[in-house]
Amino acid sequence: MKDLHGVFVALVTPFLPDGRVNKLALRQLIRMNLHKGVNGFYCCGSTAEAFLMPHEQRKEVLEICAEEIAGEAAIIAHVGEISQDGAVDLARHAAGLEVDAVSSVAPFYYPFTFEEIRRYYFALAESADLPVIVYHIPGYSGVKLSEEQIASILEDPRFAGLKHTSSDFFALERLHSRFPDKYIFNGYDEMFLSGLAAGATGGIGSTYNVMAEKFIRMYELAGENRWDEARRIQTDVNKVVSVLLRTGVIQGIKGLLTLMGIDAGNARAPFRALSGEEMDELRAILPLIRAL
Ligand code: MN9
Repeated sequence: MKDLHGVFVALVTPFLPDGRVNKLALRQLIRMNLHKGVNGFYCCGSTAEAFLMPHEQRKEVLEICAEEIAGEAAIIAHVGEISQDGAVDLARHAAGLEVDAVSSVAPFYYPFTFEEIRRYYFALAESADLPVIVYHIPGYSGVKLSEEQIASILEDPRFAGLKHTSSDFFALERLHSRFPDKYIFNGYDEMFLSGLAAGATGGIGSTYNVMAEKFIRMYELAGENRWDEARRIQTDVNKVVSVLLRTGVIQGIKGLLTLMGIDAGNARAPFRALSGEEMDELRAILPLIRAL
């Protein structure tokens, strides 16, 4: 397994108007981020619209990612599904590619017990023969795992770490102290530095698609204890995130990519297309995104 420290882009999936994957745009997006020097990619996660894509299309996207990245950076493949069988199938598929780890949200929608959720994670670990990263995102999934529950999964050596998409930095710090050798990825881009301060070993984020260099720089500055300089970059990032939260994060990132010359298309329905005014708003923040 490659080293998983640092900055991981949660890739969006560019789509053509008919719903097929825009392979050329996906490859361009990957190349742009490899060129910027990201440490890795998180493929087929929430940002990729995984839950809006047919199962086979998720495999197709991961295959394109593995081919284009080709060992130049690390790959974490998100394989989460409500169905354990479906997730196991995706994990086995990922294990056949040049992928460094798999990751999954907790199974959601139905009121699964924690024991059922834990069994789901262990089924993934058994089937994939790849390290597993637990993806905790209670704000989206509605599944809130306690620090003790997460610890009871992480203590198994097959689990390499946690993607922590939560503003509970107390829990992040407690888990980092308890498992100093596991990777903990900060999930909310607007709180990247807070996550690093609490012990995160890096971050996985959607807005990295369009401004990875800002996160790479913050990561370096934090490592050198230059927090004041890092915080100035976080402030610029947060101005961008504030706009994206208004347009819709996935739609807004895709709009920005299109303005940058990568035809990312629209987010899948039921997400709606951006209005002309929203595109103008995005155009207005391009200089901020480009400045470092
Ligand atoms: O991958 C992302 N989480 C989700 C992490 O999209 C659910 C974040 O990058 C957020 O999109 C971002 C905006 O809140 O921080």
